[in-house]
Amino acid sequence: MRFPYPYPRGWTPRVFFQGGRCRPRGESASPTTDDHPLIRVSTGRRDSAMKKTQVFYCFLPYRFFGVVPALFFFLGCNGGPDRQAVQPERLSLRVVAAYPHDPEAFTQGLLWHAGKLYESTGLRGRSTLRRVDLQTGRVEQRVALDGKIFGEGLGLVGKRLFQLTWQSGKVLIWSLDDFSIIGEKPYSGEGWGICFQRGVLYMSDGSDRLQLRDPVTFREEGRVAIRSGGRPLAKLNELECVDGLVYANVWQKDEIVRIDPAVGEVTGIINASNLLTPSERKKADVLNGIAFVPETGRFLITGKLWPKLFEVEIVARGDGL
Ligand SMILES: [Ca+2]
Repeated sequence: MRFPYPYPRGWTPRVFFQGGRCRPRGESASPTTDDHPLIRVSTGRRDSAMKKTQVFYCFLPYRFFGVVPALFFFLGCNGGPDRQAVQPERLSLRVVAAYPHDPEAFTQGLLWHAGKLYESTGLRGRSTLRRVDLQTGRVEQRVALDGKIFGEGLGLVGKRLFQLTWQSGKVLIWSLDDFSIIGEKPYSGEGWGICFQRGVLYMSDGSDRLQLRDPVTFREEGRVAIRSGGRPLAKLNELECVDGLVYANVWQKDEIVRIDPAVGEVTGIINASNLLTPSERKKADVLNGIAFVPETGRFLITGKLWPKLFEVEIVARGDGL
C-alpha cells in the first residue's frame, strides 16, 4: 500500500510509523537492514513533533475522502488483519568447547576483538575492565575501577572501549591498546548492556527499549521498542551486535533473543539453559555475556560468577541443548 500523500521531509515510511503502531502494508516485518534509519526516531522535542505530524497525517484521509475511506485506512494502519505479530524462530545452542572463566568475575559485558576477550565486571569494589585469554581464562590485563563504581556493559568503537557505569551516571571510555582512560561521558537513566555496529551504539536499560546513541557524543539519538510475538520484551541485558542484528540475553532467564532493531522485533529465541551442571549453578549467578567471534561465526557465552565460558553455535531447536 502506498499512502496518497508525501511523507514528511526526511522520513521514510518505516521511520515515520515505527514510533507508533502503524506499518505500511507490504512492508515486511522481518529483518534485514543495511542501514539504520531509526536513528531519526528521537526523543524529546523531536519526538513530540513527530507525534503531532503523525496525528496530522493520520487524519488526512478523513479530511479529503470522508469517514468510510478513513475507517479503512485506520484498519489497515492500526492493527488490521495484516498487522500480524512476528513469531520468533525457536533456536538452541550446540556447545563446541568449554573454557575456564574466573568464577569471581561478575560478568556485565563481554566482547571479542582480534583473538582476545574483553570483559567488564561489576559489584562495588570488584568492578574491573579486563583482557582475557580464551583458552586458559587467564586475565592478561586488568584495571580495577574506583571502589564506588559498579561496572556494567562493554562496547567497542574502533580503538575505544565504552564501559557503562549507570549508577555513577557516566560511560567510561578506555583505550583498547593499553587500557588508559580516554574520557567519560555523562548520561541519565539506567544502562545495562551496549554494543556497536554501523555507526550506532545500542544500549539496553532494563526496559523493553533499546537506546540508539551517537558514538562520539554519546547522546541518545533514538529509541526502538522491542516486541516478541507481539508483546513488549523487557529486561534486555548484555548485548552483541552482529550483521545488523542485536543479540541480547534477558535478565534472569536462560534465554538469548535475536532482535532486528530496524523493526523492533525479536526474530529468534535461543534456549541457553543447561550450560552449567546443577552443582555449578549453585554458586553461579545469571547468564550474562555474549561475544561473537567473526573468525569462526560462533558465539562465546558466560554469566555472572560462572566458572566456565562456552563456545557455541546456534542451531535449530532439538539439535542442541
Ligand atoms: Ca557483548
